[in-house]
Amino acid sequence: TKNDAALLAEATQFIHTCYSELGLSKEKQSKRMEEIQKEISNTGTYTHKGFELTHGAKMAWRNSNRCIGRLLWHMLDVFDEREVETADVAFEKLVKHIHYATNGGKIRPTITIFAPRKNGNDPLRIWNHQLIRYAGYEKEGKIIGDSTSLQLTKMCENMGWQGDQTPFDVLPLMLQEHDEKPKLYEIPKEFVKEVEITHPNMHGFNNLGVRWYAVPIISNMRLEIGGIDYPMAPFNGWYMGTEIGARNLADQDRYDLLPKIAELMGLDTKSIRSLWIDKALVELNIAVMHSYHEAGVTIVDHHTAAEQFKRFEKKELEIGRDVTGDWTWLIPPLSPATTHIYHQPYKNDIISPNYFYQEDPKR
Ligand code: HEM
Ligand code: NRG
Repeated sequence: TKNDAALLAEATQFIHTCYSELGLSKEKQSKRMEEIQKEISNTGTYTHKGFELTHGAKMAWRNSNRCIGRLLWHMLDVFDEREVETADVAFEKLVKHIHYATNGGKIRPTITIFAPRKNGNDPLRIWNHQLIRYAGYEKEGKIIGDSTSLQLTKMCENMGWQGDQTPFDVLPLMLQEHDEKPKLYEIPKEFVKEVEITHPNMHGFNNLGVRWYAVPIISNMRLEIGGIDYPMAPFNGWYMGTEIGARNLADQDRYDLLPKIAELMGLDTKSIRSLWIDKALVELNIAVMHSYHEAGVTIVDHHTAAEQFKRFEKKELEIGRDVTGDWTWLIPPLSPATTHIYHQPYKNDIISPNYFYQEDPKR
């Protein structure tokens, strides 16, 4: 656990930035710091006010160097669920998050924040990488479903869960109170919006039976605000098409669809230099954009996202804030050099508040 002085320093920095951005007076700021100082010396920690939590979560998004979607950082809906103590109630709140964020397809960027770490102890943790994610099974050396889920799927099975063994079985949520044994919760089907991936004109594509879920809700990252850690704070925006079409469905160690699509297209897959891979990749990405659009599910293409990111950079510089970024993640995996991002460097400084990777829960 970190010492009081370090925590106070981080709190001071956060309160200063937060209150300045919100146009709150110097008096309010110093009054609040006195309060925080007392609380830290009495309890070893301090409690964010609702508006500090809300603005902190938005700042953390704004500071997420790998995110191309940051233009909309102030449009984040924040659910404060710090009072929740049990996995059962947390599950209800997570279903509520999924329902609210999905919004019938008109996706709302949303975060639900559960109780902070206290004396090094996490009151609640979730094992899932995203709230909605497909299971992955290894059978006779072949993988069915999502290879990124092999380990979690095994754990679920060891706890008595049985998937349908299709490539698109939604995993249950694995929730844990303190360091007790985790519990499994099946998300009711009616809350999980999915999109059948179809192609506007490629013959045979629609028989591949490909689908993907509507909303990416990252659930295993730690939100850090002013020295306070929130180890369970799932957040979502919407997909950029390439995440699905150029990675999830295309990577050889994921759904590996390019050879099948090339075959439907009648391409010469014997000759790498025929660029059949690239041709198939573009058609798959066209199919993803087409399908989400037809289904009325929010999605952004990488060209529009890059334009929006350019506006973000401009706005931030105008306000006098440095823009940090992780170039290796910001460039889209399809046609990267057609975006402005490719052609300039970014400073990958990590500033707080932010979202961080963390170890799996202890048990
Ligand atoms: C990463 C887009 C909303 C935080 C990313 C990535 C993309 C993206 C394309 C790279 C993902 C990858 O390559 O795997 C978007 C879009 C959004 C959005 C289109 C629409 C509104 C948000 C929100 C938050 C957020 C609401 C947090 C409140 C992050 C973080 C990462 C990330 C922390 C890095 C994840 C990691 O390191 O694994 N985003 N994002 N994004 N985004 Fe966003
Ligand atoms: N590439 C991952 C999701 C990572 C985050 N992407 C977002 N985040 N769009 C995938 O499932 O493909 N977001 O908060 O919207």
